[in-house]
Amino acid sequence: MAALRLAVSNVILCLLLPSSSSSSSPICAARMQDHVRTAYHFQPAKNWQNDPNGPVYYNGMYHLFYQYNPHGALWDVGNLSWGHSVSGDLVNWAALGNALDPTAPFDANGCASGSVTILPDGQPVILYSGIDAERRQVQNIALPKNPRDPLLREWTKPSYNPVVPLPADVSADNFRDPTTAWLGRDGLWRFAISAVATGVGTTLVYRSADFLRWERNAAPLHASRDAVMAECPDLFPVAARGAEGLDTSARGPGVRHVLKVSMPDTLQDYYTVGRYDDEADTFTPDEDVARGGGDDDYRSWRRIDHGHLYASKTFFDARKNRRVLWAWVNESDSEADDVARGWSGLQSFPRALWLDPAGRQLLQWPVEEIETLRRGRAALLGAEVESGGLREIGGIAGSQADVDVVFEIPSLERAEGLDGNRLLDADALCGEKGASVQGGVGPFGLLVMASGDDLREHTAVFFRVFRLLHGEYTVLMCTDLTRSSTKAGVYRPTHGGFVDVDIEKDRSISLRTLIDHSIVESFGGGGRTCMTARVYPEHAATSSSHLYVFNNGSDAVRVPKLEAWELAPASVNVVPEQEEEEEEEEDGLAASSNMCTSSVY
Ligand code: DQQ
Repeated sequence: MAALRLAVSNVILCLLLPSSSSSSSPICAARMQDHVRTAYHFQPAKNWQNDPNGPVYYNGMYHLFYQYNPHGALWDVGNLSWGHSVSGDLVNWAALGNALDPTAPFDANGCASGSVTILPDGQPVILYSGIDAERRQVQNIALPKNPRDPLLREWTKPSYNPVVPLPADVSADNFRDPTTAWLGRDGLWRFAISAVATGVGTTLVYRSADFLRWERNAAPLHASRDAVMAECPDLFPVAARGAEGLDTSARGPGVRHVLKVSMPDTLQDYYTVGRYDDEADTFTPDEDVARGGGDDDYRSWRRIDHGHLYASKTFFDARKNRRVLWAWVNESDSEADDVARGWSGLQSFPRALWLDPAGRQLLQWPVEEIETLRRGRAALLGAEVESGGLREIGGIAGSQADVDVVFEIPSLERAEGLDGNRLLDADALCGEKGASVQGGVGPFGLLVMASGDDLREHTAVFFRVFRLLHGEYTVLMCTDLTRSSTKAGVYRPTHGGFVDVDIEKDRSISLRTLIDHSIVESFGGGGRTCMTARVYPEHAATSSSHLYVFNNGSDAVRVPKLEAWELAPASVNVVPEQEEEEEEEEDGLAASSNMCTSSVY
């Protein structure tokens, strides 16, 4: 607790000090010297992180565990530990010691991904994949050393692990990522896990009466004719109506299920809504739900996010009765840059998610606690953005902002025609029809992290409306990174996804965009289509970033309401000054290399 209080008070100090004096504080200096480092996204103080593991709300605290390499900024499977942080509000985080390190024969080569389940007596249990001394993937449990410690700081790994050894028909390097367990009506626990069994990519289910002895169900939860291993499965219930989340063991009328997997071949997370049979322990995707259902190939399913986001994991937040999603967002500049900065990887800002009223797809939205960071506000009300128009939204820091805008489309008459085949490749379509390519209805949207009026660097998040050959309209959402950075060696793709809305009826579409130095997370159509991007603009090292609304369509669009808030930095895993100095000495780092001379925030 003392460390937690110290971490929080250090950040408050950093926020309260005027910029000249705060830049002399090592804590503030560490934040300011690195213009790529985020201000309100989850990052450990340093080093490599990847998948979120075992997110849970327990005893009044949120816990986030994550794949962590304590020894450096790059991926190193043999060194994978579980980092651990706690929060009272999902926004400010205090770092604790690692929950798991690869120290036992059953995880000697790495503690890979997994989950936390709270048993009926209130006991939390970690279920995780260990890579054992013989490099086999096996499933282990860990228990809190002191169940009365409210922070669950230390975990023990019972010597009877693994609780699930590698099955004979599963390949040694393809058996991992157990889900949070759920309780069936027969009183047995179940978890799902990814495997390649007899050469087929599959999601298996295990059952147990005591959480120790597990038996595999003969039928898989789901198998894809695509034989590639799916990673990080997540099976969770959603209410057929309404935005309330459900406990992972919820069942009965009014409960639907979502199955999500992460596919390493495309580095995308796919999900579909369907029917979970809680006796057979099988999942069947809904039939023919427009796009995204009725097919066993994961890659035809809907996407959690159409940009740069992977290995997502949800948990039920009993404090606010909602289901919340975390996901790993990796770097897309070079490994040398990661090493120079001393860290790599972000977690997406936590998102609440629920089923849309039509029951076809998830809606995702940043958790409301983000509003506690809102400071300055800029607004545009009832404006018209003419063809070729560009309007700056001034008065707030464009590098740390939350923007919420609605675009109204007076006429669809000039929508460009589109062949239905093009619906299959939104990324390519966004690439061809980028933000600066004049269209009919659109492109209109936001330019973020822009270098100023020269627009030498900017990231465009925008919509374009097309008319399909049979007369229906469709909305394409894009994040165009081609001009996001002038730095060499940065990945600058164009992300795209269609937004499942009836634009002919609605005549308007909303866009929410979170900007945080090197990440831009966008939510189109009320969270129907989400798009995360990593950006590395060079200008941000020395000057401020700007925010604009633009329209390169043939007709004007209306902006009935745009609100943009500057966001204060959250306290995210801030290392108390003394500890930081000690660690630096240990790491043999020259203190001077960590100092900065100017703040650009
Ligand atoms: N990363 C993990 C795996 C998972 C993959 C280990 C996904 O368990 O399959 O760091 O990013």
